Order: sequence, then C-alpha cells, then structure tokens
Amino acid sequence: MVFPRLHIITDSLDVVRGALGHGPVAIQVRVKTGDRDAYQLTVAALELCRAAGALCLVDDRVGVAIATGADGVHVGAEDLPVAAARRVLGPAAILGATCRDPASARAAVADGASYLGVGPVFATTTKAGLPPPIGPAGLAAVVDAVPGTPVIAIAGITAANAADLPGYGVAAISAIAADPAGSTAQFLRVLGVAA
Ligand code: TZP
Ligand code: MG
Repeated sequence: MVFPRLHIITDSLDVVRGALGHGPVAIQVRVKTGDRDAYQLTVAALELCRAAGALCLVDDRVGVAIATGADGVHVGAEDLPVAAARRVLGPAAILGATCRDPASARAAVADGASYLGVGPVFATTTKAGLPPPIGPAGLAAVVDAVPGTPVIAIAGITAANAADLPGYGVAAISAIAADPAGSTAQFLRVLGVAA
C-alpha cells in the first residue's frame, strides 16, 4: 500500500465516517481522556477503516494500538521513545514520530520510525504549548534530511494552504471537523490523490 498523504486526526466516529470513502486516508485516533475511551473508539474506528480499506493509527498509546490490532501508532515527545515503541510493536507496525528539525528526524528514523509527523508547520489553536511554526521551508529541510521516509505536515493545515506544500503529506484536525466528508474530498483533490 502507498502510504496515505492525508491523515485525519480525530476523537469522533462521525468524523471517521465522513472521512472514509473519498480516497486514500489514514485515520489517527486521538483521545486525551484515557486508555479506556481510546480503546473503545479505536475498536469502532478500526472496523470502519477495515471496511473502507483505510489505515487506522492510534495517537500516543502503544498499548491501545496493540490491543485493538490497529495498523500503528504515532508517538510524540511525551510518549514512549521511538526505539522503545518499535521494540514493543515489532517490525511490521507503522510507527510515526513527531519531529521538528532535520536532527530529530534523522534520529527518529534511525530509532525505527516509519513515517514522521513534522511541525508545527503553521500556527494552530488546536494544541497548546507548541514551539514556533517552522513554515514550508522548515518542512522542506526535514524532508531533505530523511529521503524515502514519508513526512506528514501538521498544524494549521487547511485545504487552501496544503496547495502550498506540493508533494507532501498533511494531517488535519480542525480543518476537517465541521464538514468531514466535504473537506476530506477537497483535501484529496488538492493533494492530487482523489479516488
Ligand atoms: N500536534 C502538533 S500540532 C497538532 C498536533 C496534534 C494539532 C493540529 O491541529 P490542526 O487543527 O490541524 O491545526
Ligand atoms: Mg500525540
């Protein structure tokens, strides 16, 4: 499977339903209220993703990904280190890591990351406490540092500014939430990967 270039990050099954069926996406289940809630949502999201042929990833929670049989995990700075997550997951699982610059990107790939979430690319109000945006130039520097590794841009990504990131993958939370079906279809058109 070609790694999807649109990642829909959500804690809503309605968003999952709306985002599926328009073209290749990965759903990343991001639940901040605890493993139990994350487990239950992932089980349901995974069933929808399997039926649609979409990847289902879990944000932060390696145990939830293993317990549900999800396709992989995305870890950030406060989660299991990349090498530890890879050890627990085994070689086949998809493992994403958050990076911001070429050095952290190279380290994550050496430690076993199979894709990178890179940002914040633009300003966002969805997540607090982020460092300053790196912009398209910072994103390009990371992409150049890890040839062959899929890179997914994150933070403040909209269908409009995704057009300024040609060839990259993107992840979105707020830009998808209000109209998951319409915005997913629009993102896929902009990315040139609509079904
Ligand atoms: N990690 C870095 S930025 C971010 C996360 C989870 C939030 C991105 O949300 P949005 O609404 O797409 O800017
Ligand atoms: Mg996370």
